[in-house]
Amino acid sequence: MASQVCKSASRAARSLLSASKASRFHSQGRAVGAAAAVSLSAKGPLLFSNYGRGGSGSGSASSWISGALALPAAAYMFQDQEVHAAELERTFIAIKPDGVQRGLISEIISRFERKGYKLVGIKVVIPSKEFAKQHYHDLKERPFFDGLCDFLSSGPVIAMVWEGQGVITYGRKLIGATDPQKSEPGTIRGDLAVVVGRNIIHGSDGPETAKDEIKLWFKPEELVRFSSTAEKWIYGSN
Ligand code: DAT
Ligand code: MG
Repeated sequence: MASQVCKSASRAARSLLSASKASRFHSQGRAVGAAAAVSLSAKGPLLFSNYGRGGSGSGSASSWISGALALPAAAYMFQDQEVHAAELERTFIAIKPDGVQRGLISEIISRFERKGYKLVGIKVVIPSKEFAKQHYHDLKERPFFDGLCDFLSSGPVIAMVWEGQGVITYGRKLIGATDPQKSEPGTIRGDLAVVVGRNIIHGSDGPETAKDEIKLWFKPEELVRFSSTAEKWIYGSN
């Protein structure tokens, strides 16, 4: 009897799953999942991006849409945004001492900002050599490791955390290839750097590295969570 119930339940789940590929069920399912996850940390009514950790959300649905006529639209945008909240991620980006000394801080920040990514943590740090070694620990066997760590600890670094959909992978695209001789024009290294030893910027290369590097450089309370009014124009689907 129990196994019959299990079998029919799993059949039902399978058919729902395949149906979801071609229907709205999929996005509704994700929206419900996201809403459940988000409401654990939200302190007030949910607006666009009450996700992640630290800080506090702000605003309320009634502050930007009011009146009975607006309700169906509000409900639609609310659900739509929840889908996107579930997909957002964070990466660690650092402007190295050469980028700082060359006055490229605002240029580099503006490329991430104009793309639509959100700055959720930033500070100026002169890392110790020990700290630099920790940051670059996966390169410790490489012949340039010692010089690289000397260089990273030679002056101010702008340490940042950027947030947005696909920011880890796309952040690396904005940065360009490790060797600026091979970076495409239009990328940060392609446009602004010439040699590999002075390639001005660091970016996490994957989800695990991003998590580890954010943890190494920032305390959780140094990262903020806030709703940007631009988000409803950056994220959305039709
Ligand atoms: P990326 O910074 O693109 O993630 P990486 O992690 O392989 O590249 O190397 C870290 C840094 O080490 C890189 O930004 C510059 C330096 N580096 C890499 N290869 C080098 C080389 N062959 N000679 C000198 N420095 C190098
Ligand atoms: Mg790297």
